[in-house]
Amino acid sequence: MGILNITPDSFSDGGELYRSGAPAMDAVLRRARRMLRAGADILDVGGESTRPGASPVNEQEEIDRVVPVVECLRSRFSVPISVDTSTAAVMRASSAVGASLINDVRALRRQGALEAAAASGLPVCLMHMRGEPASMQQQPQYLDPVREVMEFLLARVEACVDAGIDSAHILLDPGFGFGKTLAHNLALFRALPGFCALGFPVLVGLSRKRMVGDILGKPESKRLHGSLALALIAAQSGARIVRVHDVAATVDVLKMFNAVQEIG
Ligand code: 8Y4
Repeated sequence: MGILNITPDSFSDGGELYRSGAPAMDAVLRRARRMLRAGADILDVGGESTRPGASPVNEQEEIDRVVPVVECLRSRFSVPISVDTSTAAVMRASSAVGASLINDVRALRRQGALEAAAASGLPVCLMHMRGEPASMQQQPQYLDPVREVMEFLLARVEACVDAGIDSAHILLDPGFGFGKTLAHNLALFRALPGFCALGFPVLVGLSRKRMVGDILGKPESKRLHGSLALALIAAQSGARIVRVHDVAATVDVLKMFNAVQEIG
């Protein structure tokens, strides 16, 4: 899954896809084309920055960032488009223009999100986040992070099924970096086989995250090799989708993994 951040202040790619209040569509198309040539199977389009400390974006602004991009990519390419949003109106508008997956870091807890996702008929990725981006890294504490994240995700699965979402349309994500210390992230990472054993496809986002920076002592621009190592270990642990900035390098790593595993 290749990341397309349509934000002025994105985590890792510096607002190149959003300029003077609108998506920079030519830059978005160039980036998308490059990711597809490199072997991306899904493109994830997001308009809300969830980097630690970020404040939420207004709903109309998020619609204006995301929906035209989903529509444009949909008309040009046949790859599934994922929409990274927690906002019901964005889910509705994106599904109307052909989105294929709802990727919600808040696991459909926002007002109206469960209903909007259910009405869309689309698959959903439920991610665990403790708190909100503005404050989530202020001393997160857990008695047992693995157990708490798993219980949270299973409770959200139940809420989805109760709202009419087919359990075959649910993916899970432990939410690396979202309200977690390095120790929490590592414990969750080691537990990935257990998350996969819950029976839902697991998606992970590790690309260039602080977890890599904490271990290597390197800034975002120098975290590629660490991110590739984590992508490989995640695949070996059973994760089915890795959300990344660096598609070409990650695809090479996963092709090597698949060859050794005798997967396609
Ligand atoms: C700490 C470090 C906190 C980085 C946030 C970030 C994920 C995601 C993002 C993920 C899924 C980012 C939208 C980019 N991360 N969606 N989205 N899983 N499913 N944030 O891990 O790197 S935001």
